[in-house]
Amino acid sequence: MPDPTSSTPHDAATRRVLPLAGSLGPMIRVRSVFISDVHLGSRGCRAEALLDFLQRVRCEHLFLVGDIVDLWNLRRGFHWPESHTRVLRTILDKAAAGTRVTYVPGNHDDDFRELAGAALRGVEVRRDCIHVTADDRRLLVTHGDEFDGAVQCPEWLAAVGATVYEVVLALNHRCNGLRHRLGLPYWSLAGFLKAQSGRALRYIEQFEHAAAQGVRRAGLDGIVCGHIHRQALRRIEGVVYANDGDWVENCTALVEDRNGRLSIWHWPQALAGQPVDVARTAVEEAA
Ligand SMILES: [Mn+2]
Repeated sequence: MPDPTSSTPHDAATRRVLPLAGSLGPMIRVRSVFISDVHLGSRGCRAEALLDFLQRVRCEHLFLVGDIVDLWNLRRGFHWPESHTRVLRTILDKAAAGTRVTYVPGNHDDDFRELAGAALRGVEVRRDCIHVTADDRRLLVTHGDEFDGAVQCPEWLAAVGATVYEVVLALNHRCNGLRHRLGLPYWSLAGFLKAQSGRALRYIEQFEHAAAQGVRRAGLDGIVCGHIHRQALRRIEGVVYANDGDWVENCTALVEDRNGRLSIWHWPQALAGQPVDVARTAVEEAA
């Protein structure tokens, strides 16, 4: 069977874009996919974009790195559109079709941590796990909220999960509805606010270093996490720090190709027919 990945840039370091123009491109085959912070059950969740991603990318191993379902939000008021059910169904279909699916719950779905060690309809639930890349690097996969204690969180960011953040996301949603009608690309208000706030930037930096230090001390080659809704792929403290981002503001996934090369895919760009961002990807090159 011909392998569609042979036409992706991962085989040729010189090529930097994925041929994704149009919505009916070939299925993209990769080794592993890591997604987190989907927040199903909240208004901010961008389920349609995630569905498009999941339907077009085939992987051997899918990691759900926490905050997949937002139980905190569901307790405050029920919000569950049909697209959120379709996300879960698509994931279960992948598991049934042979994709290994590992679910590492986060703080918004921490009730599922009690199920660590169990397998539900082919989905393995783990508190955390070690992923060995195709090039034999050992990466800790964990949601990341355990590093919160090591960082000084600005008050307004500490309200994440409470109301402030939801208001920001609701505003962002409206703002983007308007931008969409005007033919403008998606723009993240929350991302903009975070980027504008020096204190928030320091929080993110401290979080990243705490996470990297944690895995370096454990003798591992790197970490894959989520939680702070800020995708990243770089070397910190001598280890790989990979944050797969989120599907509320950024619509990003961490992807491992068959050679073990990691990259961050930013899906709205693919939806818009623009090249997927694989420019900030080569951890090996940046090391
Ligand atoms: Mn979280």
